[in-house]
Amino acid sequence: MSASAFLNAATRQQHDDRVPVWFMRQAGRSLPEYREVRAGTSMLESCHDPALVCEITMQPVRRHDVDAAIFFSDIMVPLQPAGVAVDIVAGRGPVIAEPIRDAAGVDRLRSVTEDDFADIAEAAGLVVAELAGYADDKPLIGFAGAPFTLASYLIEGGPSKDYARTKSLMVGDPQLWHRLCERLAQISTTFLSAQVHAGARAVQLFDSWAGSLPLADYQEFVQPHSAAVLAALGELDVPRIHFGVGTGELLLAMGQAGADVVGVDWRIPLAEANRRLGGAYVLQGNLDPALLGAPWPVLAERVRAVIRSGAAAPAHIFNLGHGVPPTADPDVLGRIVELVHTEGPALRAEAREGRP
Ligand code: 1CP
Repeated sequence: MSASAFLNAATRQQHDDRVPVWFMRQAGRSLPEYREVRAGTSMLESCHDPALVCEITMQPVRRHDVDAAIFFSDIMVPLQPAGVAVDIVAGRGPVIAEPIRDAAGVDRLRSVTEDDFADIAEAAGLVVAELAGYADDKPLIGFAGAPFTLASYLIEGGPSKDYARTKSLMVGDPQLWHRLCERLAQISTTFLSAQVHAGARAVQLFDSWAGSLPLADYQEFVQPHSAAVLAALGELDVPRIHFGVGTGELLLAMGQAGADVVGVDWRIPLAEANRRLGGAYVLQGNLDPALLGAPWPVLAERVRAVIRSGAAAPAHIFNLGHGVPPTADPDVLGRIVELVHTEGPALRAEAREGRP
């Protein structure tokens, strides 16, 4: 057993039913101190400045007493050394100068080595050193985008609503699709390994947009590539979280891809997610981020409901069902952390006693 409530839950050893909590996108525009340090520096420039990455990663930890830090970076960062010209445009998201739509495009994508991520490793090292100063053990979570979600940006050229070009290439030229995803799996694996070798003690693979796929297509075109990434990280002996939005129909397949923890969005209760997963996975989630502006007593009840529902699973890490919206009031996040820490153990114990 570790001293970290987060790692204990992630490895199914939830201690005294303590409920760990962190928030996807906890570092970011909802924090005034983030907006201040980012002023005048582009998103991608920020990601390559180790001192700034460390500062931004630590901001929510200092403010909220969350149980883990998530490395400040972006899923597009590891595509740069692979030869992709990418920009992150404020208010829009990633934009790709030359979208990949044919074999020549796929062949332009180079493989990467951990040496390509020296600045990332340096930043992670700074974070780990600062985390060591906390009385309770707060691990650093490393992350990467999964091949499907990365492919969707590369093929569409930017954010998309329907992933039409991505899906058309996927079913229309499966050979090219698989070649692209193999390369992306290599890139994501290397990015994650670099973070783990620099001290990250858990990883999250974001397949944010996989929920746009039917199960059969997910299994045929996506799961093998995410499985390759997760298997490689398994060799490094860190818990692996696998998350996507709108993945109610895909949960079991995402678990079977090689996850230890399955991230669930807000569309289904955690107890139902646990049922769909056969009770075999730790769950992470799943407060609807759109409720953060609701009156506190109402929101607090929703937080309690998530904890009660999560008690059905072998272990539960509290989180939102997706990222913190830029409009969120940071004080509300702080109150949620406090509630999860103070009431979480009793709520879990009650919910577990009430179960046959
Ligand atoms: O200027 C800014 O502040 C830009 C906003 C921003 C931020 C703060 C972007 C652009 N990326 C990030 C950081 C980021 N990206 C983190 C930070 C760590 C933390 O969680 O605190 C993480 C984990 C990501 C990962 C990421 N980037 C994902 C997966 C997570 C998710 O939200 O589903 C995705 C899909 C991206 C692409 C991306 N980068 C930025 C935006 C706005 C987007 C989404 C665009 C879209 O809707 O398609």
